Amino acid sequence: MSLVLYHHPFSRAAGVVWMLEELGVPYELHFVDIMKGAHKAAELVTLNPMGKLPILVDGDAVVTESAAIGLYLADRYSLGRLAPAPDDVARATYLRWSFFAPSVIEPGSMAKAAQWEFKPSQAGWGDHASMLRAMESAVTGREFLLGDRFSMADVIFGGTLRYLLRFNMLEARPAFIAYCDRLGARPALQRADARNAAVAKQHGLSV
Ligand SMILES: N[C@@H](CCC(=O)N[C@@H](CS)C(=O)NCC(=O)O)C(=O)O
Repeated sequence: MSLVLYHHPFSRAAGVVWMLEELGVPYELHFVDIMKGAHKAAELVTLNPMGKLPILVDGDAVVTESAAIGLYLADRYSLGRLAPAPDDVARATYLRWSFFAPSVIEPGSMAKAAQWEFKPSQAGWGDHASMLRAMESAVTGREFLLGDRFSMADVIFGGTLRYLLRFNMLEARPAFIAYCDRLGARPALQRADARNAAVAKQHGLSV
């Protein structure tokens, strides 16, 4: 099997399981015990010098950074379905919200939770109210980010949203809840949740 995901169910690798389930390709999970520091082992630091999960290995290709993994997988295994083709105008919206998640939502939410002091005009994630407004505009009046067409951008953006709402790190606006409910109805997400829970159980981890 060529796709191997270095995984722990309580890490961002759980979201990559959703990506893989959406693709419908065979993959293997390689459990990394982050609680015991196994992600800092030499073999893994060679793959990801950050010493972090997730890491995806696809033959000779190594991909880290959750959003990059999603974009890589969709281009390579689902071009035209989960990734709009390069000459498709939907690619603009697709890339926009895929990058918005790690470059604005993640640091913006962390900045808010940890009460960082910064100048919104100098920080790439800007001010919190604008971030929330932009996110609302992305998911209001349409089923998914690209309209009625689900894409890997929904896994990247929606996965981040689900995670932050779960840990009360983001205001639970009705548009966010409704969007997450639509995502939660997807069989691939349900399979991913079940697979992550099964790995947690196998390793005696309680949620
Ligand atoms: N920017 C990275 C973040 C990766 C990350 O922070 N992973 C966490 C788990 S969710 C981790 O490995 N933490 C362990 C550590 O840093 O020691 C991504 O999006 O994949």
